[in-house]
Amino acid sequence: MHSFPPLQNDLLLRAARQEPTPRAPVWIMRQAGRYLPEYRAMRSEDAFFSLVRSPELAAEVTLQPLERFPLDAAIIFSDILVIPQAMGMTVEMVKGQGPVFTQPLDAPTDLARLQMPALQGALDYVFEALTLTRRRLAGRVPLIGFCGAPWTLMAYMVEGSGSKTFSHAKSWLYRHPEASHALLRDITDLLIEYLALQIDAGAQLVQVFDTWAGLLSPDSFDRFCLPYLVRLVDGVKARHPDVPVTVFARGAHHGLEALAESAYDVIGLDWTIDPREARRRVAGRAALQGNLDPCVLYASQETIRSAVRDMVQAFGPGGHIANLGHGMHPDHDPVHAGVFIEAVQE
Ligand code: 1CP
Repeated sequence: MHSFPPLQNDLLLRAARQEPTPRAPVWIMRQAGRYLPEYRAMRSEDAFFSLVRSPELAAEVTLQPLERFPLDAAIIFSDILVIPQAMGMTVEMVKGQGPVFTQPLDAPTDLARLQMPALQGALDYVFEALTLTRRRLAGRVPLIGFCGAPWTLMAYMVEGSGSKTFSHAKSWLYRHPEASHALLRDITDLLIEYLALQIDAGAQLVQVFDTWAGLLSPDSFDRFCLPYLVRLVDGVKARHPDVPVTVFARGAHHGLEALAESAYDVIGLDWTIDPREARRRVAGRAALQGNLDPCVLYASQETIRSAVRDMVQAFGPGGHIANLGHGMHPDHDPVHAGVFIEAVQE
C-alpha cells in the first residue's frame, strides 16, 4: 500500500460520517471541465480519452479547479465509461454530441462480446492517476474516486449514446429481464473491484453516479437499480469498511428511504427535492450532498449568495456536503463557481 501525507482539511470526510463540522465542506460535480479555459486549452491539444488515459495529464486536470478555488475536495478526472471500454466496447467522444459507442449492445446475444477483464492491468491508468494526484495534493484536501452505477452504465452500453428517454436501454428491462440482470450483475462485480482498487490507489471517498436512475418507474428502480446499488456498496464496504461511499441517484426521489437504509454514507440530491423533505425522510441515516440548481450560477453574484444561504439553512448544520444538484455546464462562468464556493464557506 502507498503512504501519503496526513490530511490538513478533512471536512469532507467528517461531514460524510456525520461528525460535527464548523461549516459544510464544498465541491462541485464536474468541477474540472469545459467551463474552465485552462481545461479547454488542454483539450484542444488532446482527445478526451487521451487525457483520461494519461495519469500525468489527468492529475493536472484534476488539480486545475483547486488552483483557482478554495475547494474542500478534489475529484479524479476520468469518466464512467472506462468500464464499458475495459469490457471491450469502443467509445468515442464526439464534439457536440458526447460519448458515442461504435457498436452498442443490440440484443442479448451481444453479451457474448463482453469481457470480464482484470481491472488491475486494464485500468491501471486510473489507479496511477489517483496515486499521482494524491501525492500532488500533499494532504491539502481529500481525493474522491468514482464510478457509474450499474443501471447508468447499462443504459449507455445498450443505447450507445446519451438520450432523452434511453428507450432502447429501457426496453431491455421489459423485453429481456434475464439478460438485463446478467449484465447488471457482471457490471456490479467489476465495479466492486474497481472502487476497491481506486481506494487502494489513494481515493479517500468514492461516489457512485446513477445519473439515469430517474428514468425508471419506482417498480423498475426497485428491480434493476436498487439491488445492484446495494450489492455494490456492500461489496466495497467488505473490503474498505472505513471509506465513505456516496450515491447520487438523480431523479429517484422515491428511492430515498431505501438508500438511507443501505450502507451508503452519503446521498447526493438533485435540485428538484427540498432539502428539508430529504432530511425528514432520511432521518439521520445518511449525510446529504447537494443540491443547488446548477442554473442558479447563471444569475447575479447576489442571487447566487442568497440562494446558497437558503440552501445551507435548509439542510441545517452537520452531515451536509454542499454541491450543485448536478454538474457544471460548459457555458458557466468560472467566476460564478467561485462565488458559489465562497458563499458556502462564509
Ligand atoms: O469534451 C469533453 O472535454 C468532454 C466533457 C467531459 C468531461 C469533462 C466528459 C464527457 N466527461 C468529463 C469528466 C467527468 N465525467 C467527470 C470528472 C470529474 C469531475 O470534475 O466531476 C465525472 C465525474 C464524469 C462522470 C460522468 N460521465 C457521468 C456521471 C456524472 C454526470 O454528470 O451525470 C456521465 C453520465 C458521464 C458520461 C459523459 N461523459 C462525457 C459526457 C458529455 C457525458 C454525458 C453524456 C450524456 O449527455 O449522456
